Amino acid sequence: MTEETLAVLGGAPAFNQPLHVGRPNVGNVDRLFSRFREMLDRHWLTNAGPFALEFEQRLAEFTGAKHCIAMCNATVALEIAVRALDLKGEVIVPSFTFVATAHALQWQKITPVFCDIDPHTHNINPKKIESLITPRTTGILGVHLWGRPCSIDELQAIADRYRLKLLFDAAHDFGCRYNGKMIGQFGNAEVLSFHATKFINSAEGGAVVTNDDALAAKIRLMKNFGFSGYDNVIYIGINGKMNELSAAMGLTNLESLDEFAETNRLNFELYKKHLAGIPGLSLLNYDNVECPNYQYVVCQVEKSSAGLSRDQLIAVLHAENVLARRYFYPGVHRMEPYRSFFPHAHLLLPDTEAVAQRVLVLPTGNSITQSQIGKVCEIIRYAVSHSAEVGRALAKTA
Ligand code: T4K
Repeated sequence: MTEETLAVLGGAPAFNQPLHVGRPNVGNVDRLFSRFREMLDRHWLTNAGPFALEFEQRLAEFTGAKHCIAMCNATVALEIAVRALDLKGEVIVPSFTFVATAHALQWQKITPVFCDIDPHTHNINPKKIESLITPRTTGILGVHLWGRPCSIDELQAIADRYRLKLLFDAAHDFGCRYNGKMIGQFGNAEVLSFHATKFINSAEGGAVVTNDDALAAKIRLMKNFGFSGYDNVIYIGINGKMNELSAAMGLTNLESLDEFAETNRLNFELYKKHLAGIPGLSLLNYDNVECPNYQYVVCQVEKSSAGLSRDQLIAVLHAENVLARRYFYPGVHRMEPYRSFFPHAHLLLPDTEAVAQRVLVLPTGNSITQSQIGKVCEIIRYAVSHSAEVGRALAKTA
């Protein structure tokens, strides 16, 4: 690559079409259309349809959880799980997550108490939880970020010691394991996401998985307005149902799980190879046994060695049509309404603040080719090795 070809230095963008982070993995299209046809012939589109029930059964078998309740998305699934668990007052949650995790609490007037993360794993730091527990604390909501399980044993021990409920946001962790056991069997319940951007998608979708019979029964009622049979409402509920189109998509994509995982793994290995040795750049590693979905390719940029900040590198990549993301910047505590509620929260979140400044997420999944990955890495390597010129060019356009 030459100086002229870097777009921020005046060259043409490397890609004509944007390369997105979160481009959906698409499974067998013929199989999907045959399911759509079946659904239309059946004239059954939602409300516990056969595809939704089959999807639930497949998910329960796959995760090993006793119950699976499929829903319209993971945010509603989180909200319903939070309510069904009777969480109130304060719940301890990381701030370094997608905003939906905290919203699921605040939406129900439960205070999210933000806990710092471990800078090495990006997951909630169990050592910092106990000091946040007050008489109003009713639970811990852990997030298995990037498909890497949090320190589940430590969190469970704290929950047991203080009699707190333990819920996991497993939106990123479908298909991953903790100590050899599938994610979906931990805490009181775990919440999965099948959003378009996730490893396995149903366009929009989510699920609660749990081994607790009573909790599962309550969640089933709540996601269907509280109906316990025709004309008989026995609980306050909402509409959280998964429709048949989404379930058909979820079932079809589930059949390609091994293929998606292998593609993600190969993409990750390729990034690792091509980014090796670039000063100031490190790739968050995965354990192939515990975290085999490789859903996110997470880079960390240290300006002192790279010569460019994460945001400058993002600007370089965006100019080339590589739409890298800075998930989960700036941290939920710096978003509304939390930053108004807790203006000093950042003082207790030094690792969240630091990590949020250096993370850059790169495109992966089955829509990106190996040569495109090679090109993305070439751009990064070139930008870092010419950081002074790039920095000057970006300063002019700022
Ligand atoms: N907990 C955690 C830890 C989560 O990460 C999420 C969701 C949730 C809970 C809630 O789950 P759901 O209620 O969504 O089931 C995106 C997703 O919308 C969100 O689901 C996801 N996390 C989050 C990490 O990413 P945004 O605001 O970045 O969305 P957006 O529209 O910018 O799209 C992301 C990228 O994906 C873009 O580069 C475009 C690309 N994309 C997106 C869609 C929908 C496509 O290429 N095709 C598509 O169809 O939140």
